[in-house]
Amino acid sequence: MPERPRVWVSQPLFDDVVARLGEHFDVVATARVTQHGPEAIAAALREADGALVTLNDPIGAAQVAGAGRLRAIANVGVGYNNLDLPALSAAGVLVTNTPDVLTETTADFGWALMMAAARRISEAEHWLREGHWRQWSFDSLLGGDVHGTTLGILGMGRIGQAIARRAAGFRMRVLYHNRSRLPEAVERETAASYVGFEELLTRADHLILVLPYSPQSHHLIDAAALARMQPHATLTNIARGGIVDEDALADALEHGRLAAAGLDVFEGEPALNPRLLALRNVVLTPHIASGSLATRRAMVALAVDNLIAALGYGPDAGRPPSPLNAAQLAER
Ligand code: 8YV
Repeated sequence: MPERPRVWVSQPLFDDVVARLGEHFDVVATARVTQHGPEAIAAALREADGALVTLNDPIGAAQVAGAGRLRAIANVGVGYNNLDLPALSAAGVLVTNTPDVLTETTADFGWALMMAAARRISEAEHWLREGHWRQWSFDSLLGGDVHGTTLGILGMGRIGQAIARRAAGFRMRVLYHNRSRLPEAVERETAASYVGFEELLTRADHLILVLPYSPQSHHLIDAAALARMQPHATLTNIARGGIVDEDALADALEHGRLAAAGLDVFEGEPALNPRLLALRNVVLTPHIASGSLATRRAMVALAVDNLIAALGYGPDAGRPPSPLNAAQLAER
């Protein structure tokens, strides 16, 4: 019998969902959540035809240099800044991600975080748990309104658009900025108006970041950008931590130049900037925006479908549902 392809599963995911890989492949699975070092990733990929990986697994030219049989990498996540796509394309590795299945859940969470920051929900809960309720007065824990204000969305892809649609129920004005302006029909359907980056910063009462992380977006929200925002405004980040200069954000929050922030992502996660940890007007969550049970299972299922198809098996053999570099590979 010919040898079955071998796939590496870099982190424990949902066993029953990942089990489908076993119908076609020999599976080498990681038993516990692991921060694999660069050499360990290279060693695992050297022995693999395909891999199911997550944001925790950075893979570039060095990791695939000796991976002679590697043909496909399925990333469990829509963002893929952990992967050096040009290097993987050059090595002939087909890369896939998990768009769409997480859009609505992630948009829900963006709203939750923005509202928690604006209405001081985490701070209020701490206050209550610490036994301060008897000191309550009419002006305790007052937040800013969300309804009727101006929502600014930086990055108007699928998740940005889903966030915009939810704003109608709050009677908000929606402004967005994006690499390119959306077609008029999408602007109409999402009731969102395109503005320049600076205008977005100055006009938003609540600014939410939903753009991909790249060298261009690194520290895009820096001291100068924050200085343009209104002091009563909030900033919510469900994209990638590296988009925000965290020290500049801490400065703004400490000095009342920004009312509050909601952060689900951090530049050095899981390490946290101690200045942010010390602030009360920041809501901090551990990168869980896509984390509903149904959505996380759907992400893994889509990544499994991608890997099976990318390695030439199953009903979609050779045509994975969400490839990232199929065109680049076809050109080689
Ligand atoms: C995941 C994410 O939590 O999809 C993304 O880009 O950041 C999140 O949905 C993460 O990718 C898990 O690896």
